[in-house]
Amino acid sequence: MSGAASSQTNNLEAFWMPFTANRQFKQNPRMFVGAKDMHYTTSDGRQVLDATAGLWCCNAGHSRPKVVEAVQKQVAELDYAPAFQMGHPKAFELAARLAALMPKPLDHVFFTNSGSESVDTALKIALAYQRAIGQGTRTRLIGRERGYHGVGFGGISVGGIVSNRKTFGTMLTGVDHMRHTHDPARNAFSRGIPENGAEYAEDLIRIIQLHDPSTIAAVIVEPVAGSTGVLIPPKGYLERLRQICDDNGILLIFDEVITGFGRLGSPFATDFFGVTPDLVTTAKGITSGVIPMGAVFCASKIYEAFMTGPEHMIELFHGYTYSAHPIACAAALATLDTYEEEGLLTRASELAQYWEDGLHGLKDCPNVIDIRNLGLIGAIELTPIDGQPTKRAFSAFLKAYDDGLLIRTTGDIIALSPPLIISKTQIDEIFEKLRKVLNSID
Ligand code: PXG
Repeated sequence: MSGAASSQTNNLEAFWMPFTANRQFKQNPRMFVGAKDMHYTTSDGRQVLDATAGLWCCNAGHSRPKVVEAVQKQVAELDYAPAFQMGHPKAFELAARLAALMPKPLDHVFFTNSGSESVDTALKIALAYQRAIGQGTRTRLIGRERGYHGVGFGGISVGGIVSNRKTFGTMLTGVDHMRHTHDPARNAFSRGIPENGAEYAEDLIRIIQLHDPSTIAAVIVEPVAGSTGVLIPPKGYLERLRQICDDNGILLIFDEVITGFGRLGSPFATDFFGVTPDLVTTAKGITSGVIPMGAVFCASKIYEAFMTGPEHMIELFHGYTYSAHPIACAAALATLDTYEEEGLLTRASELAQYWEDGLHGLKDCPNVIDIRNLGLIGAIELTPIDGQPTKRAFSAFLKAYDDGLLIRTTGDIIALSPPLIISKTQIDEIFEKLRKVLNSID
């Protein structure tokens, strides 16, 4: 069935699609009807190689047997349990297993249903923690230009993507932003971690001097910024941020919604960079994208600071109806089993060099002005068409889809983040297809 025919039989109008060019899509729909391992199946029966793990989430690949079975079993056994003042065993088992994966002292886990909720949760815990330890004047939150922290009001406030902010009013007050670290003049075509730019961390000092440390609760950054086009932190940058936060009584939050669960070749970016924040936000890969779920990891000192006062009292006035949903917990436990059995949380480290070599092989393609990579993440930045920003990369996306390859684009940047089960042959296939795409678009 052609796209046009299916759009006539199924009315596509009612669904207001998220972060989508609705009118373009509805004229030429691109529909997935199945998925297995590294591939999607389209409504017209084609196989599409998934170079984006869905939306950076299907780290174990698609429709993996253990996860499918666990979800099927759980829905028949315990479909839902109240999340407040009641529990179910898998929630505790999952929290303990997750805590064991994280470096100490990040040993407590608060469950959410998405990355955006994880970010809101972490920001709220940071504010409440400062108040709990007698630092109630610390109410400011610091983010970074070009940061993406989801779409809640907290996340867009600390986030630094102009289009995600400009139409939504004044958002949270008391927020400031550090400079981003992207420096193509010095770092273009860096392989892995760029050499130049540790000094961008000193921008936090400027902000601290402007507002005074006694007003700042927390700093939130993505260790590797994903959505805004894969910005890899310069050598020494994250270490310096940690130092400045420590020196000034400020909590450091890593948003690991993308980097968590093996993307860089270690379970979390905090392991990869050897920098331990006070809070870590996660989602996506926690269930390999199968069921919505997020988790915020908290340092023990933070959890302990709330465990005071009368024991019958609620310590943190925060939570969601679906926090630690039984089906999400079952999916997450089976996902962790799959990651462990197949060594997926470290597999990207074995493939990283091969990935990097293949990706940088596209340097000579038309309009390529930068290539960046880390673990199993890659980005290819294109020169925008004069007066038509984003159009060139969007054409690449459409052409790649027609050629059986799913990529993501943001601005004029192509972002790649395949499932961690990818083979070397499939890595070759991605770059061969991309070469053809880049050579054939305007
Ligand atoms: N933090 C980070 C760092 C993210 O990347 C979120 C929070 C929000 O997660 P939820 O689950 O609320 O969407 C994200 C989400 C892309 C893309 O292609 C990235 C995300 C989502 C959709 C697309 O860059 N990141």
